[in-house]
Amino acid sequence: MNIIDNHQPTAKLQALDAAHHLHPFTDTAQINARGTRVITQANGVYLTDSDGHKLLDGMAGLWCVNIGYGRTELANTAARQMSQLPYYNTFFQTSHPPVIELASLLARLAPGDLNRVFLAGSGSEANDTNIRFVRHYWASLGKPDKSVIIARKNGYHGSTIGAASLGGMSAMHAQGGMPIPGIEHISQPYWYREGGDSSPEEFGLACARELEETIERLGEENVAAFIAEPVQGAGGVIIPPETYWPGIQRICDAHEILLIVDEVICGFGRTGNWFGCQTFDIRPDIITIAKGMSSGYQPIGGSIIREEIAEVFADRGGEFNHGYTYSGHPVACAVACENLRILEEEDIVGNVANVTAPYLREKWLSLGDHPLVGEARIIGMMGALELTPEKSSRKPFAGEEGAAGLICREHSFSNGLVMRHVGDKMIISPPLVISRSEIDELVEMAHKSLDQAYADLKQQGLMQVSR
Ligand code: PXG
Repeated sequence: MNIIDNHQPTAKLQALDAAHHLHPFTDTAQINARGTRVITQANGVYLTDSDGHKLLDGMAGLWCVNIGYGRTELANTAARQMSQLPYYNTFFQTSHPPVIELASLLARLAPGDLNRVFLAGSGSEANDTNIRFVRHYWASLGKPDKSVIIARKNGYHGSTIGAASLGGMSAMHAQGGMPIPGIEHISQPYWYREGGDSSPEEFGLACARELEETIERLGEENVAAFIAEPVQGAGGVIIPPETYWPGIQRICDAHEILLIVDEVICGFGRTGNWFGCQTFDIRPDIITIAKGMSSGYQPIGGSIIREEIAEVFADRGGEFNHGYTYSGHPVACAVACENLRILEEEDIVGNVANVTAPYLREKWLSLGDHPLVGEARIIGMMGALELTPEKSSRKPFAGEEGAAGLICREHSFSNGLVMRHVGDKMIISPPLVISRSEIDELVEMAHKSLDQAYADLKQQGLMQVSR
């Protein structure tokens, strides 16, 4: 019998998983004690586990299955490409049709003159490429000291040492000697938790100004780039105040530094436009892409670079001593092309912008009336709920951070909805193809989970405000 056909009983699969498989971002002892949930198939917005339970996937996998599960066109494309040319590299003066087609398609879809593509196997690898690229770019212009990259606290850019150093996740930095030298972290525009008495607009401007102050403190001659997500995803769907991105753009325009916009989550429709930088009117020099580029059907990532910068790099940089075995993998590229074709032909992004995101928005924001919710926020197809012990203030719970979020998440899974928690924030990021009736179902299950979590928290005496 073949395990991947799931002919084994759940308990057997769980025992083998516990014995041999180390999970990412997981407390191994804890997960092995509890047993994993084994997902065996998926279709549309629904997952099925090995016991036959159906779950609405409110997270699109890990923010990536933008076109939903079960698109046989992608499976057929992969099979065809595997038969024709399963692998070849793009290193030694060689190329192949899928990578050529994907690069030109991305250049057409990406805004402005973001026209040159460097491919990788994931978002983390792409951000490592970005570190190497921007540093070598300035060095080749005779400015090797321009090497510091400014990033943000609680930003997420991946899990390789380079990408995790760009990220501002303190729990990640605490393991394995990060960040690497030459990365500076500034405040995140997280008004709900960190805005104090200032208005969101004032706070957004103050956070942007911190970029300018940091450039001045370090000396512009030492700064290579600033990197940020349009909306922080893994940090908890942190939608910046309206003043933030115009402030950042002005500062980047006024200084000779490169702007890297990490579109790994926001790209390919998530915010209601093809790219988050269009939603916020940002003009990046480089964007990082992954996830929705293939809707997660194949692992692939990359960087799209402005024409002018890529030209200088080509003229002055000589050989770029960097690349991955799977840069431009033919099967991943072919599947990404097919995914992008479907996104375009079915106008999935337009449907999000005009139909389903406004519908979800109205319903999601209504959860803000729940006694356990301090703020409901949403943009496009990514939303968050701030759980609160006291609706009138923005103060956190007195108990351990994340305890309330975990209780709510457990109820949500039991109710048949994959809704994540990041600390005491509940977050969703469903497939872009979610329908109105599926949105009704999602919001109903979220509401029920909030009711159940609220009852538990009251009963356990956890509705206490941190003073
Ligand atoms: N940039 C951003 C903005 C991301 O969200 C990466 C880069 C790295 O991509 P790869 O493909 O290397 O994983 C990401 C990934 C979570 C979670 O718990 C989020 C991500 C990955 C894993 C977990 O929200 N984002």
